[in-house]
Amino acid sequence: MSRIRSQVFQNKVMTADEAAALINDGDQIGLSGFTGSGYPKALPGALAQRIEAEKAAGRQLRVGLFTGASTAPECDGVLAATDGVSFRMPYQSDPKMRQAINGGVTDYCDIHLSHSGPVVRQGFLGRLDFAIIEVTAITASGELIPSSSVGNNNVYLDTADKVILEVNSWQSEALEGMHDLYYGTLLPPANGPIPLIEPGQHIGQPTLRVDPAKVVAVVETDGTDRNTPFKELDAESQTIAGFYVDFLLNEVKQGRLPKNLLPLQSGVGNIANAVLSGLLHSDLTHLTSYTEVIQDGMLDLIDSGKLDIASATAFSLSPDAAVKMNDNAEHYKRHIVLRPQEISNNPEVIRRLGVLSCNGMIEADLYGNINSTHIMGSRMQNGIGGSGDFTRNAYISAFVSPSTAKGGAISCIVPMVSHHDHTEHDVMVVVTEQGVADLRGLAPRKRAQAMIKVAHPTYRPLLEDYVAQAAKTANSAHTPHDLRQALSWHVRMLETGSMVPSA
Ligand code: 0RQ
Repeated sequence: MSRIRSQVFQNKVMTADEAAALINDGDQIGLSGFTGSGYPKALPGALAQRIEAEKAAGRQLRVGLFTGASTAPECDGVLAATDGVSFRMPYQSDPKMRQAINGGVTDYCDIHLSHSGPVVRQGFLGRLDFAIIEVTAITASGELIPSSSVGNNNVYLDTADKVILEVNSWQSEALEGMHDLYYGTLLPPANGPIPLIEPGQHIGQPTLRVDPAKVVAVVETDGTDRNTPFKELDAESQTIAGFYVDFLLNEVKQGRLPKNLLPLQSGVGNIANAVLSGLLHSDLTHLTSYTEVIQDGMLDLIDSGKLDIASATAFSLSPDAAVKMNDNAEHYKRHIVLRPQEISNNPEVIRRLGVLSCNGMIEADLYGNINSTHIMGSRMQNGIGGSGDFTRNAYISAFVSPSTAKGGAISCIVPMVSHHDHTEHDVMVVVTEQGVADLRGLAPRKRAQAMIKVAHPTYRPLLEDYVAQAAKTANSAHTPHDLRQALSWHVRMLETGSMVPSA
């Protein structure tokens, strides 16, 4: 049976090239897509070709791109390569897009994922000309069955002037019923509480809605999601994951967490996936998750019977796990709910559920301030994503990272972070392969002692020396800093290629 079950929508079927021809210079476009899943597969490439053709004809075609989060080389990558992206928000992780952002070609607005939908609804970013949204199918009554991510699709469909739908037959039709689209009012003053008190609850409807009059094109595709494989779990990631799981087990022992913990949030990357693997090998059962992305490790936890329910806004799976998910979607549907990121990342809900957050970082400082986004204070890596939504509102907020980067040339524990994303007021626990810094309830000088213990042994004496020198400056007070030296490690790295001083 056709995936486009409504005649109204059948009548709008056209090629990606024809649909891309509808886009004009200066348009702002809301794209589906979150961590490499559910992004449009055909339109970005067709638009990139058009941008190049316009350029060759001496005309400009540049667009602003809003998404849920990161997409893929055939979406962010192909468009960034044309230099035709004037604006991008709220999160990306594509090398070409990163280059365009750092080179000043693309203006990047790096904001909390929970803010990204509301700022569009509020009109703070101007008019949204197009929504280009991948769906699994269109029902006979014209409702949209979402695909492997929800992200901001509801917001873009609601607010855009025109809509282009990509109906992707690669996505499993059994995804129908896995989504929960909440259509209650979220903007003040008309909003009320979000009625979600358990991670697995459905509080809305299974489909996205769209005004058919706004739909200007429907394009049929069958492309796979990006589905990047995870690296093999290395010893360091497993050590870090082990420390974090032991920390959680001790919280249970101390009576500060229930036996099945509280809903888990797991950030992007290999260490986060290693933490899930660590949980798999623990005795914990009846776990729940309230997070952004479902990674391989979550499917394993569901398969083992240890994870009862996972709420997220998207999948972020390896190719093998994506096949497993598509083949067994009926089974996973009993354990997984995909929601709009306005809900998955909503501070109100995260705080109410008592989420345990666990995210990666670039660097942390002696007092527990965290830089998640900028290399050497200036170069954008990915973006803050959902890390702030979860960290600020978690029951226990944790950051996990190796203590060094670039083969030891960089310490990830530094005197002062070169860019602030999460302040000391929000960060409770920092875990490296050296151990756990539990910063809860500690004053700055005690925090520094705890942080030095999780730094690499090469850098510990240097940090101790920094604290001792800082305490001697005339300015020394509640939070000792020597402002002349605070960023000297970064300067040394830039000048010599290492934070280790030459002998
Ligand atoms: O550089 O790419 O040149 O090799 O930074 O580092 O070790 O691959 O780290 O993949 O775990 O990502 C914070 C970026 C960590 C991620 C961050 C260099 C390092 C490497 C990447 P290369 P790794 P990970 C919910 C949660 C924000 C969003 C978030 C992130 C590159 O976790 O994007 O949390 N977080 N979302 O060599 C200089 C340092 C460095 C350093 C690492 N101290 N100084 N370079 N690197 N540490 C999900 C979503 O929001 C969607």
